[in-house]
Amino acid sequence: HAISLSLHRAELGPDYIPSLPSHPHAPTPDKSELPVPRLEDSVRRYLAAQKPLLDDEQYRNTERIAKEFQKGIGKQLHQDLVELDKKNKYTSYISGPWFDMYLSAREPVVLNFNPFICLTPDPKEAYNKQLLRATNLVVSSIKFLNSLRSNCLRPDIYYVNPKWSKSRPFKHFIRFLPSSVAWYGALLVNAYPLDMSQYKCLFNSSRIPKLNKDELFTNECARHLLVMRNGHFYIFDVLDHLGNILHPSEIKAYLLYILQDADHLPESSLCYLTTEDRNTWAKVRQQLIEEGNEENLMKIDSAVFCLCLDNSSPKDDDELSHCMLHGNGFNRWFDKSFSLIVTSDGTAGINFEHSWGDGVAVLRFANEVHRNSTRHPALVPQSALSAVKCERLEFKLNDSVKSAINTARMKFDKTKQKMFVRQFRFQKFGKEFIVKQKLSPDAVFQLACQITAYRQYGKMVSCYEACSTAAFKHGRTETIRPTSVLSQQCSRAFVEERSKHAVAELRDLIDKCSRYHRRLQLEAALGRGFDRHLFALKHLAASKGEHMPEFFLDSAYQRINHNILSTSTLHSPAVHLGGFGPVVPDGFGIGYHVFDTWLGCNVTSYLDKEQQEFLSSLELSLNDILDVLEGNPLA
Ligand code: BUJ
Repeated sequence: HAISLSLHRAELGPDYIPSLPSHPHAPTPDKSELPVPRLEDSVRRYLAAQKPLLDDEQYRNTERIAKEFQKGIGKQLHQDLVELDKKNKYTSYISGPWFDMYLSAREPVVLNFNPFICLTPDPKEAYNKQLLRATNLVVSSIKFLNSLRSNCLRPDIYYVNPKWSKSRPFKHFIRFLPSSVAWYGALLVNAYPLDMSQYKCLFNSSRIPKLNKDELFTNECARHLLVMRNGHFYIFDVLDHLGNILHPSEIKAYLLYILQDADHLPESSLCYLTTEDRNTWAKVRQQLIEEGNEENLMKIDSAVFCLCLDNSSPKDDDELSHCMLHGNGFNRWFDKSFSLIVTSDGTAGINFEHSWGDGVAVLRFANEVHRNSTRHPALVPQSALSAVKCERLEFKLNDSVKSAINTARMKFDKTKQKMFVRQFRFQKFGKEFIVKQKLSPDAVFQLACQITAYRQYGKMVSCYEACSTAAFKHGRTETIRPTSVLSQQCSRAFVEERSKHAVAELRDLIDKCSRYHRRLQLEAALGRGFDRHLFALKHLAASKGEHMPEFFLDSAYQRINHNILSTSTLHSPAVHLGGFGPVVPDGFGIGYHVFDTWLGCNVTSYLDKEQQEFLSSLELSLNDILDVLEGNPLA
């Protein structure tokens, strides 16, 4: 399963590679170090992304501010950043600031940060029963953990030429290369091993709420699994002290006990606290510790992961998305690095905390666990068993904590009710058709979103597409900015000037947008966007404690970072659905994929009417694009 969290293939076309900066000192992705872009490149890219969002006067002002920044304070900050980066050879320039960004955010992690992916059902119907599927998924997850710990996990590889580099001889070759040179070995055949440093926080890890900035905690020595059922916490060891996995039937017996034992909701479920804003939660956690609950909290934080055995069966993909994205709040521990959720009807998904890692790592884990549990299930449907008792964590809750839980519950219930999730499916074309048209599938979907937003708002709005930079050591993500002068021209033509343009002209505009988008994708995957660079400079300026440069205070800078459309795509046969919340109150969270013969997205928003309008307008935009690609005038 090739991993493709917007890690767009470099095969996308040598046609636009020459248009990448060809300055002799332009940073190249030497070894696997994430390059700090040149400041003038970042400013140029920033201004290009700002242009469609501003009127002439605003643009001139922002251009002036940016140029002054480039020549003045920005130049100094950039030099300092480059120096710092040189000193910190063991990591990337973005790693620290990015952890800070996540861990300092005070908003609740649920809905604001934690995404979800939902697994496709086991193709064998009888294996989709809750208890059996949960057991098989737990066993496969622990197998993954063991491979990781014993360094047997094959490196994640981004294949530029999948035919050769996915072949057996290559896999053999790369496996026996020492890790320090594996990158070069892979480079020889145009395959890029991805950074795997994030995996160390996949298991036995939690985000711990602290005043003003949270901390990440990992305890690899812990051997127990955390299981949640009806708001109760249970633990049992899934590994023995030698690291052997418990027999699958024993795991199943414990899970059966839990299903039988947790037959009612607790008076007060601690889980709601993980839905709180982080400072509130940090304070209540301190009270919990003072009341003598530290050991229990440690058991939660250090557990290999959290298994949520839900007591509901979502009836459609809307309900499923709600269930996996936020659930009802009492059967989740949102601070856990990830939770494996299995509903009553055996549907499984993963909700993950985002600070420690990105979609690429979680997707790899999901793929392997899905594959292993469906191809080599640990248990078959008929296995007989009886329940085996395990420890239930009991907490001492004083009135103040109970009242904090109650407040958290009311807040969470209110917020989750305001969140609308809708899926959209467009069946008239998909990747095959788009590729035949010599266009980029991702670019076409993004262009459709641009046209749609233009129709809805009467102007271009800020848009974000996540792109992995895991090809670099401690790489995280870069932003692709699908809003450009070209997408603006195209949107205008499709929305306001429908009768003005010949089909050939419209087709030409689509072509140009597609080429430009592909270039932005490649630049971003190579660490040559502008967002992370500017973010790191801002972070540096803030850490110096001096006054913030005008550049970052410019309202246009604030606006481009108020992403009305926040988008992300990933694909794998193991994934049925995925999604995340909007990043601004008036925006949309759009998880999408262009499949072979159709395309679709899962959209979240706090604005019901606007969301419906967006989706019906998206249909119009895609129909328009199809008309043009088929050579028909716009209807
Ligand atoms: O950009 C970043 O640094 C990380 C981003 C942040 N944000 C979500 C805000 C964009 N994180 C990710 O991109 C991870 C997202 C993981 C979930 C992606 C879901 C994709 C769904 C694909 C399937 C949709 C099919 C729908 C069919 C109806």
